[in-house]
Amino acid sequence: MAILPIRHYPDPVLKQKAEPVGEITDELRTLARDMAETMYAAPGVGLAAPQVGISKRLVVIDCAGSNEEPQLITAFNPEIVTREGESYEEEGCLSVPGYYTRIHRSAQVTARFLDIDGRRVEMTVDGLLAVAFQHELDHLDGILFVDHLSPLKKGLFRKKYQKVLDQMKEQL
Ligand code: GNR
Ligand code: NI
Repeated sequence: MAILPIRHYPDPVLKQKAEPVGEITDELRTLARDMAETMYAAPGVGLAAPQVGISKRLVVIDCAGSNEEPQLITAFNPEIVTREGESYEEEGCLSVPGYYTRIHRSAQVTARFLDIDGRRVEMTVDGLLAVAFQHELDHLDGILFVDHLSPLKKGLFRKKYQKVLDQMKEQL
């Protein structure tokens, strides 16, 4: 088990379209477990492989509350097959530290993916889990939550985020 370093915007790996995985090998299962450990340590409710520098279509998600049993979802080659309704909730991203804003998403999605055992799974989710699936799938297509902002808000984000990056540099 290992906690992996998380890449921060503007790392170019975050802008790449990730490659589908073929057979689910032991190496991929180890990566999935390390990503889960990294997500829990952060802590976060989701993590996509590009965030740890691996351009493959793999995400882990766990939206269980801190006083609930963990409910880890490991999803290889995930797809969203149907969407319904609208959501506008605050998001943050481990790759965009210090910035939080509401993002327009679908309220309910049906996702299809291969689980850690390579079995086909279809799940219909809403609430935070639906937001997390959409946020993580975006990462696999090189899209960050701030890419959904209007040009005006994106400009404000850039200014604020540059200060966060400058502060992180000072701490080195
Ligand atoms: O930990 C995370 N919290 C979160 C909150 C609202 C919407 C999306 C997320 S995902 C984020 C972790 C992350 O960056 N995943 O890519
Ligand atoms: Ni993210």
